[in-house]
Amino acid sequence: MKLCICGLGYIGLPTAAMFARNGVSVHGVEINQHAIDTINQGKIHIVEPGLGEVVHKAVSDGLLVAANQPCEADAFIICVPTPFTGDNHEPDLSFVDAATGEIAPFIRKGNTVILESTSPVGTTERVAEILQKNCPDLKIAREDSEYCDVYVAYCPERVLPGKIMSELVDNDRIVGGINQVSARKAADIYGIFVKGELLLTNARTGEMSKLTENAFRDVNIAFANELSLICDRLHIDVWELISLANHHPRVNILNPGPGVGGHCIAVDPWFIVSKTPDLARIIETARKVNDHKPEWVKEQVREAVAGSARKDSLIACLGLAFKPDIDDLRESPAVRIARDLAREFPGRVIAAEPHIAELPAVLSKSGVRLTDIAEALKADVVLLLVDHREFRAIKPEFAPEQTLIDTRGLWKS
Ligand code: SAJ
Repeated sequence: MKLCICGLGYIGLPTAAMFARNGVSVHGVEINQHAIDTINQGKIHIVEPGLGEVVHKAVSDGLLVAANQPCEADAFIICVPTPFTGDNHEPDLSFVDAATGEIAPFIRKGNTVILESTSPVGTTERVAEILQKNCPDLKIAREDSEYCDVYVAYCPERVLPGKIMSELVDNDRIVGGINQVSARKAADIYGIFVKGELLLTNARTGEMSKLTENAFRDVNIAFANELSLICDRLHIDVWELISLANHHPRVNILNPGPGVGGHCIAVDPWFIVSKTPDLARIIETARKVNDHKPEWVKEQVREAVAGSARKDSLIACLGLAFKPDIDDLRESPAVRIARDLAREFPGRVIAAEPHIAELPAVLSKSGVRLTDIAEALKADVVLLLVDHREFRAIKPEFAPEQTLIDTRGLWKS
């Protein structure tokens, strides 16, 4: 069995490593030369617990090779990014289109092509159409027929960053075929390493299920974030409120925070909204509520600074990652908040982030200074943005002239 995986990022590389660990020969395709060189040395260019060892072994066993071009294989998996563009949050499918065009010359009768990238409904059909155009002599899978030379399916990942290596194996997995035979072929491939249940459906339902899972979480976080604003105005402790309400056997409210970060939850719901803008009203509102939360946090800081006895009061941001106990700063509301505050209050913003050794350029250029927890806790305004275990482990005492803004309800005020 030989696999060609396009895109060796946060999902493609762990997937490639997992197949290789199970004896499959994997040819990974990347546009980033640094990633190619790093992987071919048996190392990794991303941070994910447990991934490095598996990649190292796969490369030294000769089962994983990275390159900048695809090759012939039994199956092709597309794991490229699907960002959104512009003010209307339209999905940008250019990476999917490009990857499909690149594999087309290598497609042969009997191959299976799987799209894993989070995609708007209809994208797998689009992949099949591009393949059909590029491979006129082959019968590419179609919805209305079970007879085809090339099988095409959608199979989203649902792994949690930080737990990818175990969740890839143990999570149940949705496999949506363009036709039923395609779903079965794709399920056979994932069956090589997935221990969770493989749930077969059609491609459109598979695409929508991935978007639905993340939109569900986004809507629920938005509910918590909205409650935090309401409670602030009504002088109610939102954390106490949520913990009380969650004693109800059928209520389970999530946690408010400084906003929603990461590549998935803040992006995927827009793929539903852009397809059906007149219908996806709660989903769109939830996105806006969550995107507004960092603005509200900054307003709280402005008020604290205005109320501070010191003219040049120092603001400390505790935590920069997009969620607790990881070092991933991508699409982090904490980073955006620190950056904006540094621009507004030049030279007065410091940040403590135990998971990084140096600040990302966006923050150092804005004049943020990286510090340790002890110094951060002495600032005039202490802004807790991420509930890392290093912060959870302490219960600091603040002087009366200090202001604590605790967006995670860790120490409260
Ligand atoms: N957050 C809150 N309050 C909460 C929970 C989360 O503010 O109660 C925030 C986090 O701080 C973070 C953001 O939401 O900024 C997203 O974090 P997350 O842990 O909810 O999810 P991700 O983005 O790490 O991973 C999600 C997962 N999807 C779901 O839980 C439905 C994961 O299973 C998906 O595979 C992943 O998106 C993806 O790749 O789509």
